Amino acid sequence: MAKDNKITIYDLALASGATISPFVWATKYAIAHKGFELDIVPGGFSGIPERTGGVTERLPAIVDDGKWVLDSWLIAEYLDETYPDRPTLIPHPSVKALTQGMEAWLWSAAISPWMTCFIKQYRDRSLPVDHDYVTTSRERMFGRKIEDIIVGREDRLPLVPPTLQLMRNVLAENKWFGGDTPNYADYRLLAVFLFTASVADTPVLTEDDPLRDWIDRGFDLYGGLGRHPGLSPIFGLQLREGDPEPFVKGGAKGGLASRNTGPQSTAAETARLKGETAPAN
Ligand SMILES: N[C@@H](CCC(=O)N[C@@H](CS)C(=O)NCC(=O)O)C(=O)O
Repeated sequence: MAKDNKITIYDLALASGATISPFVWATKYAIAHKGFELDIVPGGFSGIPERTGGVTERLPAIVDDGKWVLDSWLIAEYLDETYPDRPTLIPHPSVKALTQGMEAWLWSAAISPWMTCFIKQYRDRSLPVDHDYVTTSRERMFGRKIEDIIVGREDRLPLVPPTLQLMRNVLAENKWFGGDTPNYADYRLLAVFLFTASVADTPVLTEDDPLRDWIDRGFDLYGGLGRHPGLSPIFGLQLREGDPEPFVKGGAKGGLASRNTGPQSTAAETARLKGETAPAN
């Protein structure tokens, strides 16, 4: 049992103290969801093996009453297995399957382009001791200099919001990805926006984006876990003439979004399909 109701988590943070790693963000939320306090071991990219006594080169890592657990997904599963009487993170295997698919999609739709826009802040905001490592490792990852990766970012930023409609459609019908209450699906997806807020020096979503309600509620959870002062505003993207519409106004329509509860519920649509005048309700 977690000693003093606390679980130790090794952070991967920027100079501001704000977590940068989406994996660490998801894990912080997972620990809070289980009702534990976070005992945070601060630190950045450099010296992870030294900090963790050689246990890992990657973060997050947790220590629960002396037991090390590595990897964000394995940590979430460990917490559910070890503490089944506390709120469940992954209530069914389908949640894991669907969330991993959704997360892979969101990383390619959002994190990939946003990385190319904010890679300079990613480096500049990291701890001074991390600057050289972040520069060389990320330039190796992209095969280009940081200054070259960000070129044209003002043209790429407005292209991202329209691609996130899938999430808006889910949230038009559900309060959380977990349904009435958040679960690990919400934390994995919120982590993408928390990562972005840690590095974005210019907003990525418009003020009126329908995703805002879920993101704000998510950042507010657990005493404002996602409201670290080192995070930047992500709403306020200014569109230029010719930029695409950032989201579908009026939400999803048709059979996907409506429930068939008998002929009365489909009468207007049927009339439209037949070219007839819609019956009065
Ligand atoms: N599968 C691992 C991935 C962990 C991972 O790659 N963490 C990154 C941070 S996002 C890291 O520790 N990077 C250290 C580095 O870049 O040197 C998990 O889910 O925990």
